[in-house]
Amino acid sequence: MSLMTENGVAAAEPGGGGHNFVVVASRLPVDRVEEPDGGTSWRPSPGGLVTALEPVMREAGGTWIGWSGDAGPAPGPFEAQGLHLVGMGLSEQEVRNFYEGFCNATLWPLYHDVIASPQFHRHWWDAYVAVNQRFAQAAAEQAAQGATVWVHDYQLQLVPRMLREQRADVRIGFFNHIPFPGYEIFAQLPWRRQVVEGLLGADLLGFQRRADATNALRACRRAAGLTTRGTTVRVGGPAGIRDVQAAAFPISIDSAGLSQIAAREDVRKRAREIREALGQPEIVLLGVDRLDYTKGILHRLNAYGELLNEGRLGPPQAVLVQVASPSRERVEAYRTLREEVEQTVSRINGQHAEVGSTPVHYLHQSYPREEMAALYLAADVMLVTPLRDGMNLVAKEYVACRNDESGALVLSEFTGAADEFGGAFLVNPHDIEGMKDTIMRATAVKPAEARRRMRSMRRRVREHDVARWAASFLSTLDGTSVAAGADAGRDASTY
Ligand code: GDG
Repeated sequence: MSLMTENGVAAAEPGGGGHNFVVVASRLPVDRVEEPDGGTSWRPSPGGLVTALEPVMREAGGTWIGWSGDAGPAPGPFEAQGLHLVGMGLSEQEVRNFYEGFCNATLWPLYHDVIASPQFHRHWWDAYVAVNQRFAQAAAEQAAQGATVWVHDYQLQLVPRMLREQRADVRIGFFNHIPFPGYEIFAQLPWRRQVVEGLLGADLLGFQRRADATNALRACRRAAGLTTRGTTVRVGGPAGIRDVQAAAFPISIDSAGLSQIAAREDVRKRAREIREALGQPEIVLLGVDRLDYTKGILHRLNAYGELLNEGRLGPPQAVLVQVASPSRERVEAYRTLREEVEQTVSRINGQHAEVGSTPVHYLHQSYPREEMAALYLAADVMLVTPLRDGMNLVAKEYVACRNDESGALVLSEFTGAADEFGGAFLVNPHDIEGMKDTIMRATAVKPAEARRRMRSMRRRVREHDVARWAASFLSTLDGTSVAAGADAGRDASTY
């Protein structure tokens, strides 16, 4: 029988590697920093996941297994920021074949509805199997008897089964941060059966949206010939029959923490400075994305460009700020995208800029969290227009920062966030005319309506924060509260 701590983690019997809670994610929650004296230190890489899991990690004596992001030997176990971390190593070849190859050029495009063409290479798959095996081995070594192991995302889909084969005593949860595609698309994967069987080593499979969980259940039936009943898959094996649950747990952010940052006087001052530097336009439009083809940056720029051509929007009345943070720069499709985005920005600015007045401010850089909050505060209209996105945290961050309940969110229907934000101006980013009209509606929204919309979104993001997400997943995994998982999967309208 497992004991529950406050955060819903089963307190395990001592044994094994000694950790009652093990997070397995492709990346560590810290970045390596080279010191001037030639030494290495670790700086926290800010992210919602670590914020959510840190209290659980501390309380349960947890450990986090992940890759540092650099090619080379494994840093091994170490302590940083008060957390026990196990750094995994990837060779240059594994970075190419596993990370850039199978993860980012096979699974990423496949799981995002083949927006780019997935490439299938057997040697990439071999690297995926080998790296997953190493992560599973590390988890098996770190986990105490009866521990809870939480595996994250599409890079590690084989880990649940590989781990269960070594450690039948541990409880295994898996959360997929990106969409799970419809079967017609998933079926293209030459290793579809192995992936499904890998996932089914878990006790609980979590997804962003109900549609993702439904797609995964269908893949279990079609690719592995298994029977499903409601949200349960029945799996037979040498150790007997097990039931695996698949449900939606929409991820969120540290809403209170971000709202506090946005309330700080220095951040508010910075937001005013940004607006001044932009020439005090009436309307600041903002896009913030990793430079990724799933995010619909080109569609957004094209819509804005047409609004400028038609004289409906543009400086000095309105300007667009587009932050496109560098991402996966060694992967071909990302290099091509960068060129296309930069050409489009140049074309728009070339046509419409005047001395001292620029319609698109394009920033291919990464910023500290405070600067991001200031940008969110400076923006009257936030444009979040992905072609496909598991959740989209940027939409939630914008809402969390708008403490005065002003501002408008233009949001793609194809994001997980769209399921939760009834107050957003929803768009189909493929429909350029529709997107142009919706952007115009958002820029012209009356303050009272804007407040009503923002208030409902703020309530949602405040009540459903990342801590609640983690607690809901972990308590469902512990089997004590199946209702929490079902609750997390309900439509926003039912709250
Ligand atoms: C995956 C799924 C799902 C971006 N630029 C900077 C910066 N960011 C931060 C944002 C936000 C995060 O990165 C991006 O999160 P998203 O959710 O928008 O997108 P993905 O990176 O694709 O994340 C996604 C997510 O996993 C969680 O499950 O929502 O669907 O694709 O937090 O603020 N942060 C800072 N400087 C930047 O320049 N500090």
